[in-house]
Amino acid sequence: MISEPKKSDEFAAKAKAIMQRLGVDQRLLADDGLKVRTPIDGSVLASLPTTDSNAIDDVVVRAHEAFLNWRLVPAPRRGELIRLLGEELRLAKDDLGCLVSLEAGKILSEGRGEVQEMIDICDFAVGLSRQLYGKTIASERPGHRMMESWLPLGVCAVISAFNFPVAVWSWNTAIALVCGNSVIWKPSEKAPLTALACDAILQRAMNRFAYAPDGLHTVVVGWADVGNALVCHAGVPLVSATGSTRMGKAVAPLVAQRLGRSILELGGNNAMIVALSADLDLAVRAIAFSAVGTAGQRCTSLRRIIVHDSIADSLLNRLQAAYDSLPIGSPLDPKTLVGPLIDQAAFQSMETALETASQDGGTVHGGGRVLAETYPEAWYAKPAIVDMPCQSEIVRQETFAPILYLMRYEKFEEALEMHNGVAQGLSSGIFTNDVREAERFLSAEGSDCGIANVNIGPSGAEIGGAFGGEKETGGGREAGSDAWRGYMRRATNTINYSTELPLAQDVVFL
Ligand code: UN1
Repeated sequence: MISEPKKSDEFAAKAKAIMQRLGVDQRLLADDGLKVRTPIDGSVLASLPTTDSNAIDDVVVRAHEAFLNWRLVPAPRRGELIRLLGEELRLAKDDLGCLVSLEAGKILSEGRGEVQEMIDICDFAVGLSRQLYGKTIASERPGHRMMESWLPLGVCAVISAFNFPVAVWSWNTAIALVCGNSVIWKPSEKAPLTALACDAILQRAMNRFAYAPDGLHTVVVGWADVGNALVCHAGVPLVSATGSTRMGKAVAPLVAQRLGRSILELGGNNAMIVALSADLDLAVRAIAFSAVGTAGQRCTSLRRIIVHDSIADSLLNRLQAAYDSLPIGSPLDPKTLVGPLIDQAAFQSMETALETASQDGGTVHGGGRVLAETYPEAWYAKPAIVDMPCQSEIVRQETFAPILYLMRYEKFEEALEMHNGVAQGLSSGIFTNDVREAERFLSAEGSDCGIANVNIGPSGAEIGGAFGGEKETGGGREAGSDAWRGYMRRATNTINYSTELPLAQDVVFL
């Protein structure tokens, strides 16, 4: 269970070597502006210069100039750049995945999984580059034709969080670039190294491609003021922001004030109903992965289970046994399944939530700090399950940590009500072998989330579907399906090929 302590400069050296191999300009790493720490042991990986928020104007002007050229490159040819990006990512998979583990603390298979998600969205976007379809519409006027065109939008700002430092960027960027836009990326200040690495990888693809203008993609490293300057900039028609609901509530009115467009992918409070007929062997595995994977730090992490009363005790016992077997430790150790929390503040919010839940009558199993002696500057926690008498206020909040609240139900309607009785609406699932329950869960009276699954946990969505959710999750959709439309402007065109000028609605004039 206990991993070996590492020498504090070992991770910095490892990160530096990876970034060198990935082609990150070492001059970008020589400064003492922003200190980047690894959550593995709290040591400093690198110090970086930050972008001054006053410089954002120039960055936007450059990105806009790039857009003016890029929008004229035919979409299938733009897709060729993304095909090359996918090739570069395949070559970089091990290194970039490991850098994700170093910077965000994800276990190696999840770090690599994130890069796989990037490769997948590149493949999707290449196909999409030949499928930015519009409709042809029957005109009411003789000798007329109507159609809908989808056209490039402009400069897109991508604001991303620490927990998916690279995949979320790729969902946005692969699609935005294929759609003919330029991109400015403000990564989390907790994960700028992986952002510089992605930029270097994209640059390599651009160097192999004749039509990519300078300024097509820019990374701006810094704190909230930098993000704010982008959010408020009139030259940025689209802001795609992923992070907390608190962040989204700050961003949305600023973008709306200038009548810009935003795609918001915010907090989740994802639940699973475990019904009487559920296959408990599958449910236990799905719950363990969804609640504890990424140390509970996915926006799709499972936070609540609503269990039929008659199986709740046995499920709880089985979950406790599964939780006790989960190896906690350095994410670089291939045996580890639970890595560290991102920082001390994350650990403290877990502690506070557990205290509140226990005051609300919950029985806490697990929780508390582990490996403090091995890693005094890092924050490893034992995942917790809390048996709750009801869905109290703390259960209705998203705590970004491995806490799973268990509530019981007798009638299916009660379960649905509890399921939807939170402010967030990202992801959800039901475990049942009863087709009526499964279909009701997916129906209008069922889950109110953007993602609703049957016999699958709420996390680990594939890129082919549109990703995002309702209510305080922000309503945005990223990645697959027709989410690309959010990155383009729609024009309705009417073409008169007759020798007359009939007016619509039979209006007579001149
Ligand atoms: C996030 O946590 O912001 O569905 C994204 C999942 C991942 C994406 C999570 N594919 O868990």
